[in-house]
Amino acid sequence: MSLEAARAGDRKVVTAFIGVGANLGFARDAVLNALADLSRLPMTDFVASSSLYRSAPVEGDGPDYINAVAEITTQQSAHELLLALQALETKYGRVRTTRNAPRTLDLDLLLYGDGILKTPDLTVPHPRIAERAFVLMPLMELAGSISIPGHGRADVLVERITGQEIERLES
Ligand code: A4P
Ligand code: MG
Repeated sequence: MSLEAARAGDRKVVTAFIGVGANLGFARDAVLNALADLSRLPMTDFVASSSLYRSAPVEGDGPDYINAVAEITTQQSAHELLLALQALETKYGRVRTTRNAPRTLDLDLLLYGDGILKTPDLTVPHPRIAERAFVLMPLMELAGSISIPGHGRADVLVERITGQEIERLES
């Protein structure tokens, strides 16, 4: 047995949700290709992806976003996943300028099991998960009655959001 497999034997399988967004370049293609890339992450099984949504930038500017959420099960730790997501962002030409700047691809670790994590480089649940229709609506498509640790039920949270423009795209 390889060292990796032996290590994997100690690992737990965790359900995680990844937020995918893009609003520069061929945003729809980037989101679809990134979903396919997520299905190829090591020690990970792809469970499902939501529909695509078009949404106006929240606390930002530029073209409308294409957003989606993916559900995976993984043996990667939350920090390993973050590094894998950042490597994918780089592959899609992401250049980090200012916060909320338009981007070719943004991958956020939304939920990692029922874990709550607060480290300098990683906060889970994602810090702004409860305020964003472009996250909660696709998330609820995959897990309708999901509760977000520290925040409460997604269907209750989404009702409190006002003034965000979002539409589900037909596939
Ligand atoms: N980081 C901490 N926790 C996490 C996490 N759970 N997942 C750190 C991912 N990253 C996490 O992120 C900045 C730092 O957050 C990273 O170095 C990581 O260590 P970033 O991706 O470099 O920068 P960002 O995306 O500009 O900032 P942030 O805070 O991730 O912004 P958001 O909250 O992702 O918002 N409007 C629409 N309609 N659709 C969108 O997709 N996205 C944003 C970005 C704004 N408005 C939007 C959309
Ligand atoms: Mg981000």
